[in-house]
Amino acid sequence: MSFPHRLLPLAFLTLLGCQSPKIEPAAPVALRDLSRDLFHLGVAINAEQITGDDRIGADIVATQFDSITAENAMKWQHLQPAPGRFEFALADRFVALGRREGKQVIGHTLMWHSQTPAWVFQNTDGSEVSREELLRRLREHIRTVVGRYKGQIAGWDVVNEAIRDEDGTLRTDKPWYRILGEEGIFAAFAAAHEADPEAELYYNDYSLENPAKRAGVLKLVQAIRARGLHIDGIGSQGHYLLKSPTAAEIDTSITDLASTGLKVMFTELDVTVLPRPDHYLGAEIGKVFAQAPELDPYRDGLPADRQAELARRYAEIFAVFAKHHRSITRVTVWGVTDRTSWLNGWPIRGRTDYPVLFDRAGAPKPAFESVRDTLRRARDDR
Ligand code: 9MR
Repeated sequence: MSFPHRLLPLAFLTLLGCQSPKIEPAAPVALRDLSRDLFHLGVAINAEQITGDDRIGADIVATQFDSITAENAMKWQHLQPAPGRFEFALADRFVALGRREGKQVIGHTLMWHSQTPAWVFQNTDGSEVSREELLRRLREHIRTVVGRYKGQIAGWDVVNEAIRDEDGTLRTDKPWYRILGEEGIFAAFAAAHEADPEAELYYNDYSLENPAKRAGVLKLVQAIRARGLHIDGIGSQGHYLLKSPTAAEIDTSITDLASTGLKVMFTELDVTVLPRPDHYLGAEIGKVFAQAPELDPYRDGLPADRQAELARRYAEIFAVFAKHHRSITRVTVWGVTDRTSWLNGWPIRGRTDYPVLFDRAGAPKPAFESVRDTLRRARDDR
């Protein structure tokens, strides 16, 4: 019997009857390897993960995911905070990181009612900007941003959340759509395609499991195509609760979205475990509720039964995604660890939520394990 040289002391100790030292655990399996034949597996990353200041987060991104979306760095407010003043430093680092790590890089987002500075809709005297001027600003922003990253961004969320939750109509209460109507959306898609004809272009929204909202989105997508404009896919955000929407509702919505022949992607997946006042199911960032201790029950940790419930929920969701892998091109989790998730601050500030796959210290959660096992089963069943 021969031992490699470095194992000799171990063998010797074992022969002497001493307890054998711990065997090093195998490197944890990477979700992106398991999902490779199904869909891209992405994650939204914040400024500290882009720069590497959050080393733990950045390492998780590097090893587990093959697609990245900037959680905030490419929004209008950050890219063009003042008229004509473009600030690309962080977005440049985001794109460079994606290229360095060989990841699919997603651009988020060109036209949205939130995180667009007030100046965009105003003249210098504070009065409302004209339709022509607003179109000019929109086109200039898109030409500049998409043009800068031409060939480096796989796909853009061109328009985000233009449709109302309640009835699927256009959000004409927001300046973009009050001033420009659907024409603004058409202009955005046209400008993005012109600036980078190779980039995929998406319409992105939440609550697409709600049939009324989904119908509105499908109607809008139809109108975009009827104009002869280029659109590749529909992003379904996937900001979910533990029990809502049901797996059956998610399943139906995928079938419906895929029937357009467009790519379907889950662009912002997370699952809140916290109570939701009002039973509000959407992700409208402007909706904020008052704090109350009973609405923040897990400040000191998530009880094991809840943890298990979250893991089962993730397994159920990924089983539906895997079933539809021919239509789904990407699933992106909205946040790297529970510590950095936006859900700690919305729709009530200062809570402690547990919505993603890695815990506050960066360790994989039972939800990670259930996603891993579901992906592995789906891969092996193929
Ligand atoms: O996660 C983002 C959070 O850090 C920002 O404060 C917020 C600002 O509006 O936007 C969050 O991301 C949103 C995404 O861009 C679009 N869909 C809803 C997401 C959650 O609000």
